[in-house]
Amino acid sequence: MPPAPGKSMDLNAIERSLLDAGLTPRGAFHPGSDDGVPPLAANAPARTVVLAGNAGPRMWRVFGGAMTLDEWSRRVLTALALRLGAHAVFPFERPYLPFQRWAMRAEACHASPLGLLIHPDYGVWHGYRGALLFAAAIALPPPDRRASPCASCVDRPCLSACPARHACPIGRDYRYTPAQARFHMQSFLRNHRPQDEADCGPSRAGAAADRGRH
Ligand code: B12
Ligand code: SF4
Repeated sequence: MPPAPGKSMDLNAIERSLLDAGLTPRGAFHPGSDDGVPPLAANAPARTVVLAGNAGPRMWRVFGGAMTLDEWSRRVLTALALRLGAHAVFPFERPYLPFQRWAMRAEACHASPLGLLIHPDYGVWHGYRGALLFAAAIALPPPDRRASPCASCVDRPCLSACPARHACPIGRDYRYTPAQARFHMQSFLRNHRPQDEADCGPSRAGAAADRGRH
């Protein structure tokens, strides 16, 4: 549903709502015309994008596993969007929205040799559950421009170890637990057609080695 015209919000209040819902705020940005952010309605661009995701085991304590993670994400973020006067979009909807590109705009996320984005705190143990699009240009703090941990990672153990994701020394405190990984191994395999994986080029070899969650 499009947000109420002119309705403005405070980023801290939005982030508190995300935290209360069990999600991790994943930064925000003011989109440009080449960011691939869908308009809210004809001639109504989204002026602020707030990303919502998960980092480490936090979300799993709230998400009970009674539905798929995508269903849960849709339920939680659609309700939140309604309350905040935003419009929710999701990484699993086709045609796929460029969530990884948005993530690099919103936070200190960088491409890693694994194909996944790496974050200085969370390592590769994080993902995106949705984004809230707002009509208003909400005031944002200066962007976090910390460098990629890969830039100073001399040994690059992810390139030779299996599973690759576990070999990365960054963000170890945020690793998913075995039970969470099992849940997602199952739903990931259920939700992805073989063609998705056939499309997966050599630099995405981590997908096959580390197919635990999405
Ligand atoms: C389709 C898909 C897959 C397919 C990939 C098929 C393919 N050929 O691209 C498969 C099923 C293989 C897959 C596997 C995995 N995926 Co996936 N995937 C997606 C999905 C749904 C769409 C990707 C897409 O096409 N986006 C559209 C384009 C236009 O977006 P973009 O931001 O501009 O593109 C960025 C990336 O996609 C990337 N990219 C695009 N094409 C290519 C090709 C190559 C060779 C490389 C290296 C990168 C790359 O570069 C762009 C950033 O600059 C995204 C969610 C999303 N909406 O993005 C998740 C997403 C990218 N996947 C994610 C995850 C976690 C995984 C897995 C770890 C799951 C698992 N446990 O195995 C693996 C690891 C893959 C890997 N090593 O890279 C996360 C990544 C989070 C993060 N930390 O970066 C996302 C964002 C989902 C989420 N909910 O958070 N995935
Ligand atoms: S092991 Fe090193 S190069 Fe590989 S993803 Fe982690 S920090 Fe980056």
